[in-house]
Formats: sequence, structure tokens, C-alpha cells
Amino acid sequence: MTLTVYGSSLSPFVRKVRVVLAEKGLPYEHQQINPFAPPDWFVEISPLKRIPVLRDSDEAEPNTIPDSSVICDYLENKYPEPPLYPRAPIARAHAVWFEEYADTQMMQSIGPGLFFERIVKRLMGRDCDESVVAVTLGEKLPVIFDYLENAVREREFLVGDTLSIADIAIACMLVNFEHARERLDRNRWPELVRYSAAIHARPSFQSSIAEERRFLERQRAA
Ligand SMILES: N[C@@H](CCC(=O)N[C@@H](CS)C(=O)NCC(=O)O)C(=O)O
Repeated sequence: MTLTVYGSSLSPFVRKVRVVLAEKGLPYEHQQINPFAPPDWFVEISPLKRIPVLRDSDEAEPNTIPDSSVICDYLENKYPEPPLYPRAPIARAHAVWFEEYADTQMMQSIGPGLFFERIVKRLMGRDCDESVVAVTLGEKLPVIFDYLENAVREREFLVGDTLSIADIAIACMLVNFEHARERLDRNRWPELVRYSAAIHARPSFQSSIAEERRFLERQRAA
């Protein structure tokens, strides 16, 4: 095995890399790293102390790459089939835009405002502040979901007619929304519900999601 992914399965950024690897049919090892208590050696390969990091042992050292977007771009260049970034410049720009939108705008709301409160704090033995969650659900996320509802209207994929990094990045964030015990309102965002269910049903997502749910269930039972 030449590829190793470092990072917790529950991170949407780690999931993005794992889904890309699965869609490209690339075998890899996965090493869990808690970004809030990383081992000393991890800081050497992740200057920002963030997950994920990819190691490609096929390459001479230094052979580690931090940041999910940089990793996905690397995987696309080294293993171009099937393409997950559109070839046409304008379509590629749109796909990278949605990836950026997921990794920044969606992450800022779903991360600290929901997943951290409901799940990470519990793992740390702390209480959820439901007033923070209420602002996220009531004020921040509806604007995002309205935007995505229009973007996926009558479309199977966000850009073009095949899966791209746009779908992977957006759907990875929606997994964290669901892990935090929330569901999209199908009356207000019916197109997003349909789209999200179809992307999450792909084997590349299902293998990660099933493993993550087992972990979360074990934590709840503990
Ligand atoms: N832009 C980075 C973001 C990575 C990131 O923020 N990961 C979070 C976990 S979801 C992390 O490592 N947080 C620990 C910290 O910021 O100290 C990427 O795409 O990989």
C-alpha cells in the first residue's frame, strides 16, 4: 500500500479525500489522528496541525501533502481516471468554486456551529450549547441551503453530467450535518434532499458513512 491518509474519519475534509480515493479505485491505508491531540510527529507533516495529510510512499521524501484540496488536486494529476475535475476551463472553475464554497462557507456553519457543538463536545465530555446550534439552523444554514437548492434544481450533478469534486465536497459537508442528528426540510429544499440522497448512496460514500455511524453509535452507547 503506497498511499496513507492521516486524520479522523468524522472530518469532512478527510472524508473528501477518502471518497476521491474510492471513486478512483485506489487502495490506501487510513490512520486515525485526532487533530485536537495529535502526536508530535504529526505536526512535522502538518504545519497547520490540521487533518487530513496524505503520504505517497511511491515518491521520494518529502512525500506528505497537507490540505484536502491540495491532496485531491494531487490525486487527480497522478491518477486522472476517472476524472473528478472537469477538463473544460469554465466547468473546472465552477467545480472548484463549489469545493471552495463547501470548505469555507458550509464548514464555518456546519463545523463550529453544529457538528462541534453536538458531536465533538460530547466526545470531549462537554455539554452542547443549543443556543449556538439554534443560530446555525435558524439563520446561517437556510441561506446556504437556498443557494444549493437552486444549484441542483433538475440536475443529477452540480457541474456537467458526471460526478465531480463539487458534488464530493458539498455532499461531504452534508454528511456532517446528518451526523449531528439533523435532516434537511424536504418541504423547503426538496431538490437538495433528492440530490444529497443520491450522492450519499454512492458506494464511495456508503463505505465511509457506515464506518462513521458505527463509531458514533459506539460513542453514544459508552
Ligand atoms: N483547508 C483544510 C481544512 C482542514 C481542517 O480544518 N481540518 C480540521 C478538522 S475537520 C482540523 O484539523 N482542525 C484542527 C485545528 O484547526 O486545530 C483542508 O481542506 O484540509
